[in-house]
Amino acid sequence: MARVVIDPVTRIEGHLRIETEVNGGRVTDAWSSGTMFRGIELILRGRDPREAWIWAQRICGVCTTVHALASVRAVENALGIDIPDNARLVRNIIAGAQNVQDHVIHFYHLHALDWVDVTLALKADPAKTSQLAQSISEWPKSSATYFKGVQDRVKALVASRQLSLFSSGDWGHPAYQLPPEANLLAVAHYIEALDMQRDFIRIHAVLGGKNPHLQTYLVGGMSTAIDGNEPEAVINPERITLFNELAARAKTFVQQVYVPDVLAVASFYKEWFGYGEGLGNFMAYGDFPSGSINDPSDFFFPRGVILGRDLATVHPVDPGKIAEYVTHSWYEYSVGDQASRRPAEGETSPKYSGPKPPYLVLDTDAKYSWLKSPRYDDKPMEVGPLARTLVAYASGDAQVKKSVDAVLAKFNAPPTVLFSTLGRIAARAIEADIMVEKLPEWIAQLDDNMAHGDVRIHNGDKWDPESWPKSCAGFGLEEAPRGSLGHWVEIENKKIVNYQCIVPSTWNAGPRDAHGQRGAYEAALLNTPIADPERPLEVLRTVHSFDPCLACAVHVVDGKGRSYGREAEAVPDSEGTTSLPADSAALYKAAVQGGL
Ligand code: NFE
Repeated sequence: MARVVIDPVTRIEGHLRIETEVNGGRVTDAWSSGTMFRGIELILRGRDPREAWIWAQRICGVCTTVHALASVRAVENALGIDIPDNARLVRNIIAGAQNVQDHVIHFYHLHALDWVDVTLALKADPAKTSQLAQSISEWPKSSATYFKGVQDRVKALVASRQLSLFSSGDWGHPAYQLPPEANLLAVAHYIEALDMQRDFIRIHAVLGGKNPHLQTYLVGGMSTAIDGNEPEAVINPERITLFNELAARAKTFVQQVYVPDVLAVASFYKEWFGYGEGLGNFMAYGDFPSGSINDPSDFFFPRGVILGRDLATVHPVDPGKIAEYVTHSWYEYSVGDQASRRPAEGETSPKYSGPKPPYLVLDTDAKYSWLKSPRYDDKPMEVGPLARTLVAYASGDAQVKKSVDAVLAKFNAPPTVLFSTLGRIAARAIEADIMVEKLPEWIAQLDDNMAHGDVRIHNGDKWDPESWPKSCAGFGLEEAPRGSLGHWVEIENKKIVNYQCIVPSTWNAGPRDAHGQRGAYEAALLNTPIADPERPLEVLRTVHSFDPCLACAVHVVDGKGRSYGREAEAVPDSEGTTSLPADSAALYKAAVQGGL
């Protein structure tokens, strides 16, 4: 028996440590540990809820902007604010574009090198690569000359001995199974995807003023001026043309490069439809409203829960059943660490009890992560593209069913193969494929509203805090690229008194709970084959298939173990506005200086 540790896991956002127990060439147990802290919830306390989104979206720069949307939704929910249709459409376009860009980046830049041996690309015959490319897609960059050029670039990189973005790979590992020609094809598309994602995300630069961290949200709508007769407006006919061009180019790339590549790579690794299954429980809050955010029945991505791999039943989502454990997390609860707490009454009281970093071993029987353990109805859940796809599939969504059935037919496989590492990768590609079809519809609706003179983009009815109740609370749910995201806010006397986020990677990467139930990564790693314990590439394949983001997933820590409870009060400055509460500022400084 060997304890195989990967720390840090790279090609992710944030700091993740995976410990596995390997017996007879298989993973027999696994533990997932978030080893980093952040302090956004703390920074938010005492602030004006209308500005929460600006801070909240700094939680992460990978799933950029998703926390801004969850935040404005939470505050709008607390204050009972509806947004104009144009704001709904702009938010859908922004979030949809984020979904596509994130999935493309994940497959090529964060995950492909688990399956693609860059060094083997050097041995490929460019003419045969060209034949392969033309056999799977109409994408025009497919000549032998083109692939020879890519190969020469990689050769020059290797000759320079500075492998740059291709350094520290497990090159030559026996688990790599692609022929040299497929490796060269994937490397070419890796490079092309860098350009594609940069070009496409100009949608954010226009609609959000910049990317990452868009600047145009408002509680009650958006601040993007829309006017068909105004050349200076952010949204005008010229910009609609630009959005359509960007969306069309992304659609071509997704459908002619990304989807065919996923299918081609999967065809060489079919056994990975049998590994990485995980919990068998899936949850999606659903998203992309067609009307009101309060009517999930017409969301483009449906809402639901699937339990125990049963695709015959989609259970409704009751947000009141969401709670978090800290039994194995470096926090304490006033109600005891065996109990769970709902986010509306959430506590963020850090208490580090692990070894002093750097450490070789973690006591995984005790507390071992900065992530909490979210549970739905006391059950661990997988969230993300696979969960969304399964919920849509099981709900009878015609478009998703068609796409999923086409993939299953290609591999002559039943739907149960989706419960796997490759299932996650395929679901992400299916989702991007569906999203690039949908984006032009939202752009057209925006254009149509503008043409009919509807230029409302912000509902200012409750902008004045004097119109707010003395105290209120709300939550905002969303489907971020990595899965179900929720922000919970409590407002008193016009200020935030408590703010909690439960993000996708906390659901997936969280540790065991009080009942010993594993989190999604931990469960998915069981039974993974390991060819070489010194180079556990196969572990990375399954962990990366979730697209981890630990920056999103962690909460606040204090190296001195002090509480960030609600006792810290907001301190108004001389202007009467409230910045970081003094006590919180001191605690945050202590956390940063605490050496953790
Ligand atoms: Ni930082 Fe994120 C997404 C959110 S966490 S990447 O998508 O919310 O998994």
